[in-house]
Amino acid sequence: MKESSDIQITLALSKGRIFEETMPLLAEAGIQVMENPEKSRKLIIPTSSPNLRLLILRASDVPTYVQYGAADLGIAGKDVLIEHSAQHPGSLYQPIDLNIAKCKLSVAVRKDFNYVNAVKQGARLRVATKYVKLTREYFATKGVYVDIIKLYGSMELAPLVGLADAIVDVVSTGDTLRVNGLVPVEDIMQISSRLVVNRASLKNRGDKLKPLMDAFYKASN
Ligand code: PRT
Ligand code: MG
Repeated sequence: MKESSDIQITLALSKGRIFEETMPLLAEAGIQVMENPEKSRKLIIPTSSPNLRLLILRASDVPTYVQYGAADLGIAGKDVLIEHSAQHPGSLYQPIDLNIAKCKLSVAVRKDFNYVNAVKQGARLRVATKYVKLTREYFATKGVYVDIIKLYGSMELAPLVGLADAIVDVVSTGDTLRVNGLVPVEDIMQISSRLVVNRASLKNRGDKLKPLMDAFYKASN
């Protein structure tokens, strides 16, 4: 019988776009995933490699599992990693940009809100976002005073019901903004997902992790 200690590497990632875009990278390394997390309710998924298993987590929990060593490796968006590092600076090694799950972090407002004018007049803006650190830094650099309202999802709703003047959110096609009568007014940064590594794992078991890290690097560059 296989002991759990046979499992040498644990990779944490979220289902949805990151899972879907990671599968081809694993395939290039000759690794197939044995179950579809969209269908199965399993949170630990074996792969065709007896040395690698996947943990299926909420996107924003991936850095935490890797930081504490519950996973050796993880895949998370730059947005999520920057917010995590606000609480836990330097806690993760982030060696590889995988160039997947690409999007932009943008400021958006209601179509009928004159953002340029509000900024020019030095109005104090109410900004709803789940990206508190990124938002605070962005507006501080611009010299714009903001009150940040922390939300956990559906940011697009906030300007429609008077909760906020603007939102800061990730945008890919822009459809969600459009159907809610919002327009992007500034791009803050380009976002993609990175491979992150537990520092102790890398130090103590780097020889085990290296082949997979190399394969990710090759597949994504
Ligand atoms: O959904 P959940 O609350 O569990 O967490 P999450 O939204 O952080 O996870 P997930 O799986 O949706 O996103 C994981 C990562 O994918 C994010 O951290 C980003 O780095 C990246 N990514 C790329 C995106 C998008 N594109 C994206 N479009 N994350 C979220 N979205 C949202 C966007 O905010 C909008 O509400 O998807 C919606 C549709 O976008 P449009 O512009 O195509 O309409
Ligand atoms: Mg989501």
